[in-house]
Amino acid sequence: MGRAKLYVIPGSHPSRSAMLMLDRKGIPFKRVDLMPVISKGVLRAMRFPANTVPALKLDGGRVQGSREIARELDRMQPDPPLFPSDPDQRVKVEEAEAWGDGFQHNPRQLSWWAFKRNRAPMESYSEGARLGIPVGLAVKTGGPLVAAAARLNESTDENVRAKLASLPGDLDRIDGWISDGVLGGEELNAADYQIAPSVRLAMTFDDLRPAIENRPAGQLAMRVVPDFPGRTPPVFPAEWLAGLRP
Ligand SMILES: N[C@@H](CCC(=O)N[C@@H](CS)C(=O)NCC(=O)O)C(=O)O
Repeated sequence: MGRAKLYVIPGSHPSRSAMLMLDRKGIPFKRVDLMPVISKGVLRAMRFPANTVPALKLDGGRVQGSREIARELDRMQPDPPLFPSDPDQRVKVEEAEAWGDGFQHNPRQLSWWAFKRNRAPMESYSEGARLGIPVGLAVKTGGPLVAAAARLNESTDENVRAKLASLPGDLDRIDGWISDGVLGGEELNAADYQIAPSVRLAMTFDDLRPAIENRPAGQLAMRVVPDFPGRTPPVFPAEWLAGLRP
């Protein structure tokens, strides 16, 4: 197998999913950090079919999207598997994984909303990243980029408020999958790798961590992604957090 190259954005949770799955397979890879928004043009110029991270070059081929990457990794190197061999169990894992791909957008919208208000915490999400310029400088000059990302991701007050309101139900759903054994089994699967980084990103918000960390979903996130960079001090209006008292 040739050297794998994974294109990511620092702090991107689906990028973390891909990194964790490559690690799980024991496939060494070179991580290439891209700046948000600018990443879109870079990925297109590299002839990736779409413009999001994670994007993987593997053996001359290009695979994009965390779910596609999970399947390609299992195809190229079946062991250890990312999906259960039992067909019924596999369907359940794939359902959870697909739901998780949508759920991804919730912490993404929260993050850009928060960064638009205060860019200072962004630096903590870029720990270990190599952007070609000092991270502090990128953050200092990143106002237009952050505004563009907030716009592209529709991080409006209305959407953010709705995502905060739906979070308790989302966590209930994840807890349910854990108690049914779809998530959080002895061997982690593609749905664990899909969902846990989103929960983990939500836990980087001081506003949200207390409502998540002691639940099965929070414990799973810490197990799957023990060290995810970043921390955002309280940022959301108190009334938007009404449903999230621990
Ligand atoms: N759901 C897809 C898409 C991932 C996605 O939207 N990634 C974001 C970063 S978390 C992205 O590339 N955004 C482009 C940007 O920020 O400019 C996946 O799991 O791969």
